[in-house]
Amino acid sequence: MIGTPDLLPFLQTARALAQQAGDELLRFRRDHVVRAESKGRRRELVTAADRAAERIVVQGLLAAFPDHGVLAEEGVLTTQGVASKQSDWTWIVDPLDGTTNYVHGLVHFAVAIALAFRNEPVVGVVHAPALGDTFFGAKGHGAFRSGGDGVQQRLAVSPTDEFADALLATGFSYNRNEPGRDDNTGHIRAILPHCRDLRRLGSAELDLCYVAAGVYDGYWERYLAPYDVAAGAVFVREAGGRVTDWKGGEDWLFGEQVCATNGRLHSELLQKLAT
Ligand code: LIP
Repeated sequence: MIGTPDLLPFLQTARALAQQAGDELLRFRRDHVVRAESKGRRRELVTAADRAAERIVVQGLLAAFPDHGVLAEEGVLTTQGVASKQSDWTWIVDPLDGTTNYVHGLVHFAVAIALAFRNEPVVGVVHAPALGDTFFGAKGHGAFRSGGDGVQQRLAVSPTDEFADALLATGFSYNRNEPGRDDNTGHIRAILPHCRDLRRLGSAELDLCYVAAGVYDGYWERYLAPYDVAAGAVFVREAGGRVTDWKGGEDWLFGEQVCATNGRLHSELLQKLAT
C-alpha cells in the first residue's frame, strides 16, 4: 500500500518496533505503580517505562540498520541528544511522547519513530497504544491511520479556510518561568479570540497526527526537540498540509519552533504568532 522499495523496509521495521514499545508501555503501566523522576526541571518527567520502550526501539534499529545514526530522547543506549553516528540516515526516537499524560493515567501518549535523510524526516510512525491508533507514512507515498476504532484511512488535512472556524492545538513547553522564555500565554491571547477553540492534549506528535488527519486545522508550539515533531511532520506534509518554523522557513526540526496547518490557514497563524 505504501512506500518505495527504498523506504518500505524502514517503515515496516519502525512499525514493528513501535508496536513492541507500545505494548511495553501498556504492560508497564498495568503491572507497576509508575514512578516519575524529574529530568532536572521538576515538571519534566521521565519514567522507567520511557527507558524500557527506548531500549526496545533503539536496540532494534541499531541491529537492523547498523550504518544509520540514532538520536533518541532518553539516551539509554546512545548519548542523549546526540546521533549515535554520522550518517545521511538518522532515526529520531521518542519512546514516550506525552510522559505527563502517561504518568497521570491519561490515554494520549505515543511511541514516535522517524527516519530523516539529511535532516529531512521521510518516514514516520506514531503509535498510541492506549488508543490503539497507529499513524504511519513515507515521503511521496501518503500517510495513514490504522485505527483502534477499526478505521483504516488515508490522512488528508481539513478544508477549513476561515480562521474563525478553526480548531487549533498548542502545547506548553517545560520552559516556562525561566527568564526571557516565552510561556505561550501571549500567543494564546492573540489567537483564542479569533478561532473556534483550542486544545492542549499533551503529546506534540499526536497533535501533528491530528493536523494531518484533518481533526485540527493547525498547531503551534515552541522549544520542542526533534523527537517531538519529526514523525508527525511527515504525515502533515503527506496529507497536504504545511510544516514550518514561525518565520515560514525550514528550521522547524532543530529550531524549536513549529507551526503546522492545513496550508490554508498557515500565513494567518504565522502572522498571529509574530504579534
Ligand atoms: C512533551 C510533548 C508535549 C509538549 C511538551 C513535551 P515528552 O514531550 O509532546 O505535548 O507540550 O513540551 O515536549 O516530554 O512527553 O516526550
